[in-house]
Order: sequence, then C-alpha cells, then structure tokens
Amino acid sequence: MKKVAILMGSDSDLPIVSKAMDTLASFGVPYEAHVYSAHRTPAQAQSFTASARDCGFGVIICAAGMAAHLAGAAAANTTLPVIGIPMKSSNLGGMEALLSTVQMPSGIPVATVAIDGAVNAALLAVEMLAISDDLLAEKLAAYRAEATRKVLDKNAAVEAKYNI
Ligand code: RP5
Repeated sequence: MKKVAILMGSDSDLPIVSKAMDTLASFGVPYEAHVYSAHRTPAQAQSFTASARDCGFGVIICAAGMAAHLAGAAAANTTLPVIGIPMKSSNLGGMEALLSTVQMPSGIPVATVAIDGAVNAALLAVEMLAISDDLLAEKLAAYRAEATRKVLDKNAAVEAKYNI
C-alpha cells in the first residue's frame, strides 16, 4: 500500500495533526510525519515533496497556520494529490491559513479541508488510496456505517427523553 506523508509547519501543530495520524492508524494506513516549513526549512520541504512519489507515498497531507504556504509549495513540487489543513491561530482564527491554502492558482491543486480538519484530511487520503484498494474501501464503508449508527443512537436517546 502507498504511504501517506504528513507534513506540518511546526510541532505546535501536533495536537491537531495527531488526529490525522490516529485516523490513518485506525485504517491500517502507513504514514510518516515530519515538521517541514515552507518558510523556515524550505530546502527540506522541497526535497521531501519532490522525491515523495519515488519514496512510495501516494498522498501528502500538509498542515500549516498563519501565512500557510506549505500545502501550495508541496503541490508545486509533486503531482501526488496534496491535502491542506489550515491551522487555527490565536490572532485571525485560521481564516488567514484557510485563504492561503485554498486559493491556489489553476494548474496546482490543493484539496483544502476545514480549519483544523485533520480527521477529514486523513479520511480523504484514505478515500484516495481506496480507489485502488478494495479492502480499504470496505473499511471506509464500515466506518461510515458505524458513524451512522452512533448518530441514530443519539437520536433515539433524544427522542425518548423529549418526545411525549
Ligand atoms: C506555521 O506557523 C505553523 O504551521 C504553525 O501553525 C504556525 C506557528 O508556528 P510556531 O510559531 O508555533 O512554530 O508555520
């Protein structure tokens, strides 16, 4: 199976990014995580993303906050699919990272998830790998069914308590 690369601009992103790691692990999807910054360590970020396909990766997830250029810079160096996670900040709330990540020019796509949307970034990566992996597709279907069951259980509890 192809690996997922998880890049984050800072180790301060880890509390959110670890949710992507946990989600990938729950599907048995191999991943590597690295702290590479488009601004602070541009050479390392460039080198990693340019060689990612040859190194066995199938998808790259990039989490970055503030003037978030990591996902766009990664996408510029590879034709692997890149998923961007805009990180919430204390000053502008992540809107700056959202706009920096989502507003890519034509030709260099980044699939941008919600601010701090690490779980969905991982699920999207799993869905991409599941295009050519039937077992992974079955795991995704089971995950959805379980999520549906949990909501229906909550609905049943609310209906039982409040509907007279
Ligand atoms: C971004 O700047 C990082 O992705 C992080 O979200 C933000 C702040 O980084 P630190 O100053 O906490 O290292 O590059």
